Amino acid sequence: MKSFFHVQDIGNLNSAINEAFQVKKTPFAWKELGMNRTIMLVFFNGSLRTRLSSQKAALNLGMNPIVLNIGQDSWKLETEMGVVMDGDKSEHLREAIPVMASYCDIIGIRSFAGLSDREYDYNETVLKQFIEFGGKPVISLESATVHPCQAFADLITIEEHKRNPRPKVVMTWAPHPKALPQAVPNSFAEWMNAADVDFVITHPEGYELDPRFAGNAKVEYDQMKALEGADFVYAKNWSCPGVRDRSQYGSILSKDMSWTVDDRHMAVTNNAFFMHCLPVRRNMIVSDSVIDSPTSLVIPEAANRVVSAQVVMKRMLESL
Ligand code: AN0
Ligand code: CP
Repeated sequence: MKSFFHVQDIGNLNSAINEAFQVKKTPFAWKELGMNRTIMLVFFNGSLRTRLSSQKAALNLGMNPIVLNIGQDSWKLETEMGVVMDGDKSEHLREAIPVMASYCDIIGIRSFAGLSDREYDYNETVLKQFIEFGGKPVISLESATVHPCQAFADLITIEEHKRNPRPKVVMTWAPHPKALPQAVPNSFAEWMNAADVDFVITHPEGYELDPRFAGNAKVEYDQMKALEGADFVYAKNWSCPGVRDRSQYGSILSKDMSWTVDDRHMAVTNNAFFMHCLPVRRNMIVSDSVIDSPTSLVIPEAANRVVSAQVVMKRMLESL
């Protein structure tokens, strides 16, 4: 595997899931594979799960992880081409990327959407520079439009907990005080569309996801109707993707607290499991009662981030 951004990069989903179960059962069976190999984990933004699970996955495979926090540990990096660098950014990505790449075998990169320029974000401008100038396999650790390690972990979690062969999975928008990227819902939609599930997306008008991720998923604007009979409820906030109106890209269109997932919502489901990628704002996205209930999967879901990352790194190591 040369890169990991989209569901297609992992190939056949059933074999990826089986491999994930294998990795989960015997995490240290490939200790030799990563010997004398280095992975560079580059963070332009904060992280708890991605930072720790990626390091743990690399260590399980016998690899050396190096973590770099851009702007804190390193120089501030310029990402735009053709600018006069007379501001506070001391170094350009054009040099920093090949330098970092020369020290490692695989690069993981976290670089969130700026949410101001839709074209810049949806072209994955920063990620593409890592591919072009790094010349090493690249893993998106949440880039402008995708978070594939999260979506893969979510799929593994659903496979582990499903009670029927084709569960109903509902992704619901929920309110949040700050504008958040669309990477998590984009990837979740992309992966659920490829998986053997009955997938429904619900959100207020104007929050339509980009068609290249929403695909043919069913969109139901009535949240309670969407949740009826759900086996899994996947909550997430995202800002306006600017599909209907480009000028609204990245803005908050609603803070409607009736969308906060609470007992009233869960009551119409098929005793659904609750999922969220974390970090989560309690009593904004989900009520304490739901996230603290026995059907909440948020912790096993986060634990599976090691598994998804390990499958991806393992496959990259195998094709080096
Ligand atoms: C980020 C987001 O919504 O993309 C990271 C989630 C994994 N969330 C926040 O910034 C709160
Ligand atoms: N879910 C997730 O990616 O969490 P972090 O932002 O803490 O890495």
